[in-house]
Amino acid sequence: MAYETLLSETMDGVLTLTLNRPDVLNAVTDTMLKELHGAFREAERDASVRCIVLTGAGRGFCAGQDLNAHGGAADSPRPSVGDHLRQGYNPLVQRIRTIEKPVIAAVNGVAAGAGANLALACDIRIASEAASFVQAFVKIGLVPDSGGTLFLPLLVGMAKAAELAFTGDRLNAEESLRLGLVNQVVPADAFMETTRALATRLAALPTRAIGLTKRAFNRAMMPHLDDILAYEADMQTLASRTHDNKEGIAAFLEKRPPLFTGQ
Ligand code: LHQ
Repeated sequence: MAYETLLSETMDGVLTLTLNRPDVLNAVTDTMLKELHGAFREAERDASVRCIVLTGAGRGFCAGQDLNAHGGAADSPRPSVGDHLRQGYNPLVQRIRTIEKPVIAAVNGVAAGAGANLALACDIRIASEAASFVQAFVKIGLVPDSGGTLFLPLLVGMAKAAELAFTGDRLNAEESLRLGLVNQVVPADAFMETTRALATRLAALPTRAIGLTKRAFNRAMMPHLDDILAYEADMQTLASRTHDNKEGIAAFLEKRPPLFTGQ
C-alpha cells in the first residue's frame, strides 16, 4: 500500500509504519491521520500482521499537530479543534488501544504534543538515546489530548504528570526511562535493530493470547477511555477559544517567545 505521509513495510509478521514528513519532525496533517487510520484498519484485518511498530523518519518521532495546517493552510477544510480530535485523533488512539496485536512505539527522536501521546497510547515504547518527550500543548495554550490526560498520569503518577503538562518541559530519554514512560533506552546505532528483534519476537508469540491480554489490560486500566477522549476534546475546545492559544500558535509560527496573558 502506497501512502503520501507514511512508509509501510511488513517483514516476519511485523508491520513497520514510519511517519514520513521529516522536514517538520513528522508533524501530523489530515492526510497523515487518514493514512494512519487506514493502515491500522488494514493491520487489524490482516492475519499475517502480528505486531506493529510505529516510528518516525529523520530526527523526530512526531511533533504533534502540524501547526501550519492548523494555522490556515490546511490540506482540507478545517473543523473545530474539538471536532478535529473527535474525528481524527481520538478514533486513532482507540484503534491503537483496541487492535488486538502488540503495538510498539519506536521513539527515534522528539515526540511532542499529540505525537507524544500517540506514543503513550502504544503498548510498549523503545526509545533511542536521541528520544525526548514534550507535552507541548501548554506552550500553545492547549491541554493534553489524544489520551494524554489518562496515559501520562497512569505511567508517571499525578504529580509528575502535572509538572510535565503544566510546564511543557522536554524530558530526555534517560529521564523518561527513570519515570517509567519508556520500557528501554537503546543507543541510536542499535535502536532499530533492537526494536525489530523485540517486534519479531512478539510477532512469533501467541497473537490471540496477547490480544486478549491487551483487551483485559484496557478493561482494568482504562475502561473509560471513550469518556476521557471526549472530555479532552471538550476541554480543548475551551482552550482553543483563548487568546493565549492564538498567541501561542502565532509565536511558534513566527519563531518568537509567546507572551501569555492568562486570557
Ligand atoms: C513544526 C512542528 C509542528 C509544524 C516542528 N507543526 N511545523 C490537536 C487538534 C487540533 C489542533 C491542535 O492540536 C492538536 C494536538 C497537538 O498536537 S497540539 C501540539 C502541537 N505541537 C507542538 O506544539 C510542538 C511544536 N514543536 C515544537 O515545540 C518543537 O519543534 C519541538 C520541541 C517538537 C522540537 O524542537 P527542535 O528540536 O528545536 O526543532 P524545531 O523547532 O527547530 O523544528 C524543526 C522544524 O520542524 C522547524 O521548521 P524549520 O522550517 O524552521 O526547519 C519547525 O517549525 C518544524 N515543526 N513542529 N507541530
